[in-house]
Amino acid sequence: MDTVQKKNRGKVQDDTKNEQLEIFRSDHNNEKLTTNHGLQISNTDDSLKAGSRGPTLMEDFHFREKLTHFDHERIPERVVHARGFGAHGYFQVYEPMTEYTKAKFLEHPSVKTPVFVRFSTVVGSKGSADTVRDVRGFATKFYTSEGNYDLVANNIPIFFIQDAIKFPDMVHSIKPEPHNDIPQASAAHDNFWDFIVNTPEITHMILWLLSDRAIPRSFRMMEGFGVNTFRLVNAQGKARFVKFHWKPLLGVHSLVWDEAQKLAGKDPDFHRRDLWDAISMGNYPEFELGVQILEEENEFKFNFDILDPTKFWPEELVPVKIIGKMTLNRNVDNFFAETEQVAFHPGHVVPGIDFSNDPLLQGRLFSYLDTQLIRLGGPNFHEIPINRPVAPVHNNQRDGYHRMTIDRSRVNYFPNSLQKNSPIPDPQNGYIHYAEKVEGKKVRERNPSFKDHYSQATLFWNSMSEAERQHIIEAFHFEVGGVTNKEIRQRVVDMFNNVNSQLAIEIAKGVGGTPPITPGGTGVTASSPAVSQENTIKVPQTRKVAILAENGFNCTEIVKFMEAMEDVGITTEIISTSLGQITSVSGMELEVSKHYHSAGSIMYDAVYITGGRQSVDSLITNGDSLHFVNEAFKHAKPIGATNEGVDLLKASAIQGVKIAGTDNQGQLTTELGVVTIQNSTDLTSFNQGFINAVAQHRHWGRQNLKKMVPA
Ligand code: HDE
Repeated sequence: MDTVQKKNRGKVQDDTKNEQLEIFRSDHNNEKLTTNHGLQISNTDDSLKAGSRGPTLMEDFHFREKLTHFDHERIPERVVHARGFGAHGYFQVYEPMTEYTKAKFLEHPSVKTPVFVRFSTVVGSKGSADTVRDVRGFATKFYTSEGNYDLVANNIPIFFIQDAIKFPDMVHSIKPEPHNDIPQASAAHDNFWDFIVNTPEITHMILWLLSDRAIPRSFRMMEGFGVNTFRLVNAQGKARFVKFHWKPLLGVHSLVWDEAQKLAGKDPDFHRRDLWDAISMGNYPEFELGVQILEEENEFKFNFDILDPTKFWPEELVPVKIIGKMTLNRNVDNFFAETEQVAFHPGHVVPGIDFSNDPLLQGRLFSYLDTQLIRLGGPNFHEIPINRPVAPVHNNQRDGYHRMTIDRSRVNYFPNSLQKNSPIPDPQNGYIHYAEKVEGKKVRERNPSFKDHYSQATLFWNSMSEAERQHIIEAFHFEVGGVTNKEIRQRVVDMFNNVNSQLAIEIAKGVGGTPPITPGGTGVTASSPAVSQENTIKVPQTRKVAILAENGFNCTEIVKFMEAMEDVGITTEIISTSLGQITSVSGMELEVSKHYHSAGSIMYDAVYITGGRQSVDSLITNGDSLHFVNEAFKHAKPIGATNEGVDLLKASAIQGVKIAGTDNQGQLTTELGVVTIQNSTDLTSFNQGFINAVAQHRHWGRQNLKKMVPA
């Protein structure tokens, strides 16, 4: 097939999914109201009664249909990953991957494969908050020409347990406690920590769960990991082990815990809104697909078992090869029809992608299909538009609840002669499982190579920056602080002494425990810089800045600032005391985006205070604006102020950083993400300095300041 043909094929594929969905879309625009059977309705506000004050009549078919449908509108939420948010997009490889896999969608850059992605939290129910401390799901459905391929990933590269048979226990322990259904969407309770201290294999994952990874800034700023070890198989039948990675082009960034908790109240939809808005504005999230490829002969080369899902393959040992890019460019039309009804399954593979004997993966291959049967009400969920492959479906499976296809053939069995054996298996192009040689005794056992639960936990701890370590310790204090049983709290201290003595001592300080008497640790001194978020991509694009201004602001400053931000893809919103317009010294009017009742610093990446005497004098006397900058400072966010705007910072509780003043008039002053300038009309250097500070995401050096502001 030449390139032009391939290009066309890619395009056809992309359009096919959209066209397929088009068939099922209904706008209900400019239409008459009907029953589900097409009968036009004359009145839908009054039920049919015997007399206008009399009882409702059984024969009111419209009333009955409307109420019955409503009564049956809910389906069971997912047993885990109930709260999620999805988007459409496409994927293309950068170069042919034929050396490693025969998967057609990885064959050539001209193949553009439509995708649907659903991001999720794990523990909370469907109505819980987005910013809770939790693992995030990152599931992608590729609608390939060879059938759907699902990469059902998380934003943490390892898992809690090694064997799927422990999954129900693990999930029961972290979910709300069964007697009182408390707490919701939180790991800070006795049952979970009781399970933890009795499950040494969970140690490594708990460090990740208590790290910044579990409170992402945005779905757009998370990595994705296939977690389990899979295989890539090429056309010659050669197989290699593989781990899948998604790498966001905006880098990996997180909230701080205080901010995450406040957002759960002020904007529980923070992550879904962020994704929806970004796509609506054309800021399409992009993720590169990476693979860690391991030759089969290197299977036993490491000091961990490559089939153990509580271990990651350090990128420094097995580099991540970036092979393509996914772009999310379309929001859903209907949340229920698409995001809720989409059904992922790690067993949805295509030729060229195969499994390993990872015992967690093996169990997953059972669970996902099983769960869809109850959640989506029967065996025909593959016919729901969002789940339909673009590849044709032909088999002898028939009937069942909600069957949509009208199978016209009288033949529903194989082999047959009435239809010349159609549909017929294809031994050449059909899926062939990798012919791995396996032998062994039937045993309920864990291989000894799965028994080291602490070395990689130490490696992870060693890899964290000072700020990241501090966040983990504080997370222990919060989470274990929520445990009422003293013995469990002490056992947490002792458990993490196996990883690192200093960590255990720090945990003990915050949970009323006794520091370990015997020094712990594993002796591992190595680190993996790739897992620290300190080393991630840092760019200003798509960040959101709050501008604090009131009547009497300086219009040149604000306009120049907004232009400079827009030029690099930063969005700005004006926050003021009330909605409507504010007027500058020179009479220019600006529309206020939000007032202090609807906005908080926690909803922004950075804050800017523009000059103008009257504006700043009002800000200084307003508790809300002072709180806004104090809180942003506490959360280590960039703060900028120009000319009179600097006075608001001086009036705030910010301490310990240098701010423009009498001794440095006209000069740009930047310290720990606080960017200020006074007595200057040339704001180019200020704007650039502020953009640089925004790109840094947070300025953790402030954590070392002795006096942190209250907020
Ligand atoms: Fe899942 N998981 N899981 N999981 N998982 C589900 O399937 C399960 C695991 C992941 O947005 C369920 O349709 C078992 C690892 C995501 O719809 C269920 C085990 C990883 C999603 C299920 C695991 C994941 C799920 C619940 C191991 C990262 C949401 C609803 C023992 C690689 C997909 C559903 C979506 C969902 C079972 C472990 C990721 C019950 C048995 C490891 C992203 O089938």
